[in-house]
Amino acid sequence: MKIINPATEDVLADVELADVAETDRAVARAKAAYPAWREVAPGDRARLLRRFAELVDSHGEELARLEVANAGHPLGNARWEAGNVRDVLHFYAGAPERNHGKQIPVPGGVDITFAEPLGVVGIIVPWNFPMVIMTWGVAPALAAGNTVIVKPAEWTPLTAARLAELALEAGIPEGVLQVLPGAGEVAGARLVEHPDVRKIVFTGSTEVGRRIAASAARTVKRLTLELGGKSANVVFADADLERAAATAPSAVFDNSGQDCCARSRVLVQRPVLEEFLDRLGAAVASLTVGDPLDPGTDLGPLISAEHRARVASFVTGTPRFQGACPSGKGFWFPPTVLTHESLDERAFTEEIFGPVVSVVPFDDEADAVRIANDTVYGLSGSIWTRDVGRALRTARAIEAGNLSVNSHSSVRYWTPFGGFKQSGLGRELGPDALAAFTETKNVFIAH
Ligand code: TXE
Repeated sequence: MKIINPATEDVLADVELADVAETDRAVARAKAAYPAWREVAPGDRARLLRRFAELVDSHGEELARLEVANAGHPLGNARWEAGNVRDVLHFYAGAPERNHGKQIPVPGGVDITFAEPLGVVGIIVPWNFPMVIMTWGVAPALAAGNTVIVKPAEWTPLTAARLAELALEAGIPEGVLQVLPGAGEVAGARLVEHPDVRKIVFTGSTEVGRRIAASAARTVKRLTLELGGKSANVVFADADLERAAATAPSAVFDNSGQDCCARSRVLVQRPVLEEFLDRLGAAVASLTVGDPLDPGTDLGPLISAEHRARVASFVTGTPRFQGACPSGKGFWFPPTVLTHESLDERAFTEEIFGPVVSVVPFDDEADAVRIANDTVYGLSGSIWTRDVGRALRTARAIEAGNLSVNSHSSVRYWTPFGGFKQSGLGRELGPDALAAFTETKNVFIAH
């Protein structure tokens, strides 16, 4: 398959996609590598992961530029992403030596609880943050003693392949971390149904997530799912409007809106709606869409022509504001602000995954919570208010896994990340993610 630079439409590489037989061979290699990998002493496994992290650090610029070419991310963002890959590897490198298990007092003997690795883990990665999302699965999976097969998204296999080379260079044995470029319905589906794959970590659309959950049920596979979102950004009238409006664009337009945490529904308390819209319009007008290598660029292209057509299909009427974007080669789309007559409109209910944000009014706290929760999704969200009590009440009432107050941040690698409702199952990152890559075994030894 031809891998395209979405900013230039140049062909970057021609990658062969794995068929079912090749997928089965990868699983066999991962299974064969597992017994030795799980026996690697914790300190040695930690050292290998640290060495991997150090190589990511020394190749950070190369990885960032590869991500820019393949995924169209602005260079500054891609540099942050390479740093995140390094940090996540370092964070979980601390885990092998702290994965202690438990000894629980019982009469008549000794009772030990072990946290054992699962075996072969399949990680199915989307195209929006290829190297970052891959690493959120790979780092804890390897730290816990599993072997891993990564199936990158069809469009974006390049940084995944480079990371696998760096892992080998770090001394992580052959077969412990494999990258298998392939089609979702072929290599991805085969990993999900394969009886020797013990767990699937999937990030992608809710629709495919449902299909994966149904298929995984046949082998009672362990699952972590990070799916879609339609997150709310709730702005109360007492908020610091200047900050809320100035940062709202980055909360939805970062990575050109191709972000599961994008706050794509902005709910503004009625008395400040027009003031907020004016400020947001000014912020949108100042955004630059263009060459991701240019330091002045805020938004790069969308991932593909097909995706751009899908995003465009949501913008039917006249937008309240629309920024500018280049014409000619590249899959560009301008930042767009919509207002709605009815909250049933498709653009307000479905995940667009592009630089399109909806702004709607609400009356009071209860109204804000009702609108925020009126969605099948529940991934992230923001609340802007100066009233601490209201902030906490609203945060507790919104059904979402990652909320921020007076901020739009969603992800810190040392705190848990994941969704309520149809946004997912399980949590990634943070100290608890390790448990998602281990099986609990209890052994009783009689005196
Ligand atoms: O995702 P898919 P797509 C949303 C977003 C976007 C839409 C479609 O709304 O517009 O999904 O994007 C693999 N068995 N998100 O089509 O199809 C596929 O090869 C096993 C949200 O790219 O879900 C790729 O590696 N695997 C999101 C991965 O699944 C299968 C990130 C994701 O692809 C498969 C991306 C199958 N049957 C898109 N079918 C987020 N939450 O961040 C596909 N795949």
